[in-house]
Amino acid sequence: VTRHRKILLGAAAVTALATTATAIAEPARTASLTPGGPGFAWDSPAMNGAAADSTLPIPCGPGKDCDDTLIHAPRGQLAVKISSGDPNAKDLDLYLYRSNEQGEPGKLLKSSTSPASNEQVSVAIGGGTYLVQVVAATSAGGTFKGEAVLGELPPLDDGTQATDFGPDPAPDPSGGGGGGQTGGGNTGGSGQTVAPVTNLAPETALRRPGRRSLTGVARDRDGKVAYVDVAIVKLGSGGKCSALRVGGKFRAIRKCEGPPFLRATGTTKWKLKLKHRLAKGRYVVYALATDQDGKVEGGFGSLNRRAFRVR
Ligand SMILES: [Ca+2]
Repeated sequence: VTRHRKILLGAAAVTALATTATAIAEPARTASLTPGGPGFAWDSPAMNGAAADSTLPIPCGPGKDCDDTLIHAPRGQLAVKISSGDPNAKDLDLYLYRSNEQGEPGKLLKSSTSPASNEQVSVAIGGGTYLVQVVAATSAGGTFKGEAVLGELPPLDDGTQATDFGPDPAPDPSGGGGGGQTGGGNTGGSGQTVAPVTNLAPETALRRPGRRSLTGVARDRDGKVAYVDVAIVKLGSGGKCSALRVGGKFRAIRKCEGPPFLRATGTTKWKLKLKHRLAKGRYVVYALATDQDGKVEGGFGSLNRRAFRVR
């Protein structure tokens, strides 16, 4: 009887997928990580994609391939990187979401969307299921190597155990419960240090008219913040953008979400002075800290990428 029921349930699940217009593609592989344990590495299939548009997150879809990896991990510092020496993979982008057993993208935790194909994100997670999505921004059959590692998560300086985005939701009780790894292999142990984290000033402060500086704070769980880099992108019409340059003027950039950065003054409290008041318009500001070992903050999320409008 049990066997018969399983077959019926399976058939129902297939029907449900086939009749849902926005069916989620099953992740190409799954992995379970343990803190300080071996990492998980994979080789991508060939990826095709046309030039990226300038909205975050960039959806997968026709003409833009995605490579999905589902990760089960307890509390820890989750670090994911992709690298490619393949000249056909001109620009790949990396997104890390909260997820469920079905591999659906939930809250976007971090993204790394430079104009090149080497990207990395890291985040202090509370534990659960996470989706690593690599998008072919500009790629003609290009490939990459991916790696995910879960490091130990030291407490903050004040002794608290906070993660970067608060507690994760409880695991989906109907889920299969993970277990095992498919489609990739273990790498060596992590032994890594934890990347620093930046917080931008609240949007209400950023958009204040007449403002002549951008400010924020940064911290490092296991070391010192060495410096903070900041980028300001002005969103124009027709998907065109410009970014603030060293001379104090905005100049056009090709990829809105992959801007050039300027060095801020200060460390745990930092400031980027502006030569001119910001003109009216829509902006996105990015902040990125580096620690004394040269370890760079892992990508951008709601704490260190913020949109605001100057009226
Ligand atoms: Ca990229």
